[in-house]
Amino acid sequence: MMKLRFAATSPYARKVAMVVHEAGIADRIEIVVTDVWSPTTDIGDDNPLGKVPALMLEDGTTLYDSPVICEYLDSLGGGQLFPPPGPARWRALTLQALADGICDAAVQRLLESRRAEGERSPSWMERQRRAIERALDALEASAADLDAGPITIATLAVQAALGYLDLRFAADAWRQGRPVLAAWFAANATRDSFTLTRPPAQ
Ligand SMILES: N[C@@H](CCC(=O)N[C@@H](CS)C(=O)NCC(=O)O)C(=O)O
Repeated sequence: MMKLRFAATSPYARKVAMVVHEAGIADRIEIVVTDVWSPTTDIGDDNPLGKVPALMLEDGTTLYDSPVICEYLDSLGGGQLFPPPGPARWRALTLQALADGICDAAVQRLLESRRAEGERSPSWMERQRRAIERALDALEASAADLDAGPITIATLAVQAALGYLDLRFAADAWRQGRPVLAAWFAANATRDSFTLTRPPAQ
């Protein structure tokens, strides 16, 4: 069995779990729930960067970060989610980077908001907020790309990122002023890979 270092509220781990479902390989993976913020965490034994997700293969190889893990797992499932080299691939990978970048900015913003008053930087939080807003506007403009053809890693990455905004920054109301993206999200939110990986509310 492969082992996946996983946290239910991590949007990157959720994206990987969505790929697992889409590729139909859930029975080949053992989930190892990991709290990377615990002072006693041993995540550093598997990922020197101290982050989830990380995937340990049966031969002892470890893969990170999430784009690498997703491409590997997709290859086991027949490679439907990553188009071959060409414009469709560069588009899918760039949209994945955009979605992951939303998660990066949202995680930074959340962590900053949880720091002690004197350590917290409002301007840093605002920088992350603006990055998220611009990225959402870019997704609204790219909705046609998202809809083109069968689902790709871009579909799953964007779903995971928007799901994370709903979890952590619902008050920002990302759907407002972005009707195309909102409709696209709603249409894809019924996929099993999305509903089965929903994080617990907290
Ligand atoms: N680029 C990484 C990002 C992973 C990441 O930032 N994971 C967060 C959880 S949402 C984490 O483990 N953070 C711990 C830390 O930064 O020390 C990926 O795509 O896998």
